[in-house]
Amino acid sequence: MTDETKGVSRRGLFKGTAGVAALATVAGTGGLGLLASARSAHAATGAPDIAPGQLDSYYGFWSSGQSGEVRIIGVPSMRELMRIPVFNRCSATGWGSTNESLKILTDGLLPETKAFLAKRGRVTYDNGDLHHPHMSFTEGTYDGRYLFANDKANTRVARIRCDIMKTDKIIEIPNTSDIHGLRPQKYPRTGYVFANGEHRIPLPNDGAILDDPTQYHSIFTAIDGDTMEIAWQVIVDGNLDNCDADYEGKWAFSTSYNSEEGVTLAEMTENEQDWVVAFNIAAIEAGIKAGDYKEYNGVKVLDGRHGSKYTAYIPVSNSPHGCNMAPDKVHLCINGKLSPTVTVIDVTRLQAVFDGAEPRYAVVAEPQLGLGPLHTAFDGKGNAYTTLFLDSQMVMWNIEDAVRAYDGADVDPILKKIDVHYQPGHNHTTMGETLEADGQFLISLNKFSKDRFLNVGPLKPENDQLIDISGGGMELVHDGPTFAEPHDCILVRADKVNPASVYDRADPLWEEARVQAEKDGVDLDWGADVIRDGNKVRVYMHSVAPAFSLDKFEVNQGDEVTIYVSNMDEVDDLTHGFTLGNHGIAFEVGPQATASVTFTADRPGVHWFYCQWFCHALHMEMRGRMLVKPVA
Ligand code: K7E
Ligand code: CUA
Repeated sequence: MTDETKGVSRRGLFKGTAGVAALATVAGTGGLGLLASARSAHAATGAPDIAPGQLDSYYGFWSSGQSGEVRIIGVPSMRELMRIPVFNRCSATGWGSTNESLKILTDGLLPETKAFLAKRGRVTYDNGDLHHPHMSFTEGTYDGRYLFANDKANTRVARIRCDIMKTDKIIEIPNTSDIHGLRPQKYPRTGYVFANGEHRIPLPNDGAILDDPTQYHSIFTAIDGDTMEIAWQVIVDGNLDNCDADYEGKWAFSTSYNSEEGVTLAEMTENEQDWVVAFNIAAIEAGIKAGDYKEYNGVKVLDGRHGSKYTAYIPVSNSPHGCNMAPDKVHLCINGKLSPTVTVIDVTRLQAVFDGAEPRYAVVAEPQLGLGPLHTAFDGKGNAYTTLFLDSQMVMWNIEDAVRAYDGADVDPILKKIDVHYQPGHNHTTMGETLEADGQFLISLNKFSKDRFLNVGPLKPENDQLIDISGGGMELVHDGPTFAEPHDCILVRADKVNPASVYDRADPLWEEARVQAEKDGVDLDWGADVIRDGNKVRVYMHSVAPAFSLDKFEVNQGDEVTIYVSNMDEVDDLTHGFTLGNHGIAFEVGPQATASVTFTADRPGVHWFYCQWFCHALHMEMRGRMLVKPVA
């Protein structure tokens, strides 16, 4: 394949030898054309200019914080491609109102949560605070199966199926409060999903202990990523913040602030030092086998506080935040936040610490980088990129140089600093949390946009900035406004992700509809049936553009009505919708999917249902009537 066949300009491709060499490393991945032309345009206009119709080289999976969803952003174009509802409600897709989504949103809640919500007339939470989306791994790199994400607000963990880009499991984590840090096990596979309970609470939190913080606990949870059941939990000292896992399947790590175990800001920041907790996976698994745990809410909970064989506490400066394992398999970077340093831990020294060495033996570097280091990303070439929240900068530094400087060599590990706009939190590099880190692009997720965009009122967007790192430096190439509030993202090479274009009719998502149709003797695929079962009415229809198989159905006032819609179009991108007027009901029905909703028909009269997803020249005509007969 020549560059001409991809429509790439020669000027762009041969812009610099470093660029060409870097491009060559991704040429086999299908990324060549886009990267080259993005850069050629960038040289001309100052921004990556992806031609219409041209595909991106990376899927970016973005968190959305308090919006509660995951967003898919194409990189380097920074085009928003899709939103995946997770902990939020979605007016377009019906997430939170269809039976299929409600099952996912309610099945994993704890019994006491269900009871608490029921008293408020609700079946699930309406909000979430999603910080950390991360993909499942096999042997140290992304495998395209799942994304996992935390909900800090309501202590949940969700899984998204990457074949259809929909959430398929949400579980509430017992015994702990407010899941923050979340990372999948990298090796040999995911495996475990590690999740940090951030805020300390009594165990059990039933009111017997109230204003006695000495009896509060923080808990580290390992979830089985295949079953989404909790494998085990570990009680730790201090607060847990962010976490990561190594590339050998031996360790997980969490940053821990508030070693003081205080409950006020002054108390929480009193100590000069906090710590990183290292979790010894093999020791924990052996402890579970040996029965060295207590059960709370049906979960096996080990005691990993100071002195336990399951954990090591490595002192670092006060209030560390980001926890990032380098793809060199050796160096774990702990971001200082209140300290201007990043503490580098050599994970090959951890066994010695568990065997009795002084915990700081594991620290091999502590470069002073600037004010407010929050998170670090890697290019796979030995360099690290750290966000400086207070300085509003990105700093590029060399890990080996930092190690040498810590040993006394006269070397400055800092290679470059650039301004970002403004106050960055997370950053992320292309494939940077995998063994395939490719050093092409770096994202800076900035908490403030201030003057970078047209003023939209007091509430302003965040600013996600794209930085080209392929040439061995850092070149800011794009500003991208985003709504509240991306904390974190991952950048996944496009060939790692292979979603379907139409659903499989056998998809488990609508298993309950399948079972019910069978019981009713109805063809879920091609039916046009109204089944009465006492005061329950089940309406089965299918859609083929531009019509529903039923143009009317009649029910009695007070009936509990379930409507099943199967989209039998088999065409790429032919999504229908089902909106029932004046009933607060609207949902997406993807090609070859079934979706359903249940409600009480208590408004007598004529109510139109229509397809709200523009699907055909006769889309406006794709509608029908629900007739609700008054009960005298
Ligand atoms: Cu730094 Cu929640 Cu990952 Cu935000 S956390 S920035
Ligand atoms: Cu079907 Cu619009």
